[in-house]
Amino acid sequence: MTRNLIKSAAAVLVAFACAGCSGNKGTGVVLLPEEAFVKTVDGMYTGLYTISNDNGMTLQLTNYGARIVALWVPSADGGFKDVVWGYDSIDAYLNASDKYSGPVVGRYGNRINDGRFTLDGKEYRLTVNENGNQLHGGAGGFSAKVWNAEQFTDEDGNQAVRMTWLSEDGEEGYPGNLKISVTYTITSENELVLDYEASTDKPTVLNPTSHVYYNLHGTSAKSTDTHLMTIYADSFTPTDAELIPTGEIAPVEGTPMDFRTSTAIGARIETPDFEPLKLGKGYDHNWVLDKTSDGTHSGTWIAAELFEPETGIIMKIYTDQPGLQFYAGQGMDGKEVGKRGEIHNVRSGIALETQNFPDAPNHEDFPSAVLRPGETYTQHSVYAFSLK
Ligand code: G6D
Repeated sequence: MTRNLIKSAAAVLVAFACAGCSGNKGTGVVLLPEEAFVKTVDGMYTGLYTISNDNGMTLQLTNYGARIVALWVPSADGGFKDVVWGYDSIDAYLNASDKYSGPVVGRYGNRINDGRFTLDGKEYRLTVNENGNQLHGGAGGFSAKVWNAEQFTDEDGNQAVRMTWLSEDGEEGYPGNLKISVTYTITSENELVLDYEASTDKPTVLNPTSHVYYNLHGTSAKSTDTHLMTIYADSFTPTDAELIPTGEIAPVEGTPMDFRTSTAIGARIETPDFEPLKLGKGYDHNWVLDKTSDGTHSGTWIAAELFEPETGIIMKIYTDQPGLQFYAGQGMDGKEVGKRGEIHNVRSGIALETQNFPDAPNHEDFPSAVLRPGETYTQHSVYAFSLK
């Protein structure tokens, strides 16, 4: 009797010891330890939240920026790959030069020209943080906030984390007290689901998105140039030199922007004398989605598909948003050190952001980004993983 008691006590201790440990289950999965993300930032508690499904797909999030820090998905070799570039501690994220590794960005993802827009005859002046424009909601935008986090199991038995934030009237220059929630769910079908919901007490504009650097090799040591990309879009929105849309909606036909058939990211990214790629120094554009459904994921259309032959990993993106920003990571500095000691190499992670069009508040013929009192903003986007 005593021996059993001792054995069971030891088992409990080991279990507790491993609760936050990075135990490698023989599948290659090495989870980040919770203690590396515990800190008080702006008087708020930051932490690490880990959810998974019975297949072993595992998502790790920090509430600093409502941010994805790791996403382990099955690979063809029978193990798992962490397909997200990121850092291994809250301090590294706080000190990172690239503030947009994994967070929800907003109130307005991507850019607003000249940091201003007019709504109902009133001009609003936003904070500016890039060339006199506002990028990703400003330096104090959603990615810089410590959100409230609640981990739970949903009615389908899926593990989820709901992040909530109250963006007060005037935050980064935006009108209205805006309540926003982003719920991350891992389904039994190996899908990462993002559900956004927001309301406001004054007319405002809103375009939140998830700004994650994906690499289906599972390491930043290998470039995403080998990934085969499909983007279900006949057109894109060209920009000026500051990456502000000109207002034109241009056909992809016959250009390096045409991803209607699966094409390696690196195949045309350095095409000389193609103005949009010269201005973006690579792909950093919004595609106008065709809104064609593949008969799955009701209420959404398929936006893109990414496949890496080396790992066999496929990522399909479904959304109810009109645009997709594809940024190929040409701005990565090749210096910063992230998880597993990996370097933030150029083009070692790509952002695929489901969104309204950049600068829509200043383009009447772009989809409206206006949210009014009594309305509910929703966005449903799915990153579905499978193997070929
Ligand atoms: C660059 O232009 C790109 C953006 O699209 C990206 O979000 C940012 O780097 C991180 O400014």
